[in-house]
Amino acid sequence: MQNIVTGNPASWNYGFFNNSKLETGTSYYIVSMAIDDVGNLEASGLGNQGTVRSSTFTYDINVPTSVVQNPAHFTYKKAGTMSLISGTAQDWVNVSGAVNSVKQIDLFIQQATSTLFYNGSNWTNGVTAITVSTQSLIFGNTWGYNLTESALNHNTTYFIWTRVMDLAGNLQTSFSLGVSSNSFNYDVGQPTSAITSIANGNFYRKENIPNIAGTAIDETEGGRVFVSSYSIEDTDMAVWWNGSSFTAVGEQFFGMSYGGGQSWSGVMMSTNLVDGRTYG
Ligand SMILES: [Ca+2]
Ligand SMILES: [Ca+2]
Repeated sequence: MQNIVTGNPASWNYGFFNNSKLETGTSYYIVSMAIDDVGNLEASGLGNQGTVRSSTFTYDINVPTSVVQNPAHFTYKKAGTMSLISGTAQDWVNVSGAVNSVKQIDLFIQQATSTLFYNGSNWTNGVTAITVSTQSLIFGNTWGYNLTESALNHNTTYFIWTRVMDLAGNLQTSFSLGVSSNSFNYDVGQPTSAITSIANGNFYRKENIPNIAGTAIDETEGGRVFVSSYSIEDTDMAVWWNGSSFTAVGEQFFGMSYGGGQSWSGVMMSTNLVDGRTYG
């Protein structure tokens, strides 16, 4: 025993424990025993001061980690897909007991071009976190935060990351781009496309009918269009191209090939066109 301060009650502390003796992730049981001046030992059971004389603690110097899953890194998110920002959080203590040892998740949502952070109801200047509850979060399970999409602006890029703290108070120290720190663009604007190879109302011969080609853009950028497609109708017979013949009774779309920039193209079904018919 060390550092006893006499009195009634006497206070004491024991300086044996330090980082080189304790193993992280291990639980320890500690109990005190008092001996009086004539050698009487404290009896078993609770202490006679009405206080607990034993306790169990866990030594933990491993830092916790977290992952942002939605939104994924470098993605475009449309309306209705941001309702649950989610990810995982874990700490490598008590794994065997399937107990989540993460105490707190700080969620940061920042406008990419400013220092504005969302605090759950407003955008504020300076680093601000939203606290996500980890109550009853089972180890490895997904956490979630309902983001009100009206807080986001169209065609705006945001950074989103999490920092978690474990039960011992260790803060997450490493943040990996695309894992625990993601960037996304909120996009509620529709893309546009145009057919450029075929002029409206034109007549074509078998020899000079061009392939189907056009342009597509989204928010002024060609590269933001994910897929461009076309349909073609025999307007005299009111039937659509089904991929092999003009027999579909409803409109069908077929994917075009991306040619870089704003360009998309598809092969014209020249041999299936009938002389004198109009197509659109
Ligand atoms: Ca830990
Ligand atoms: Ca768009």
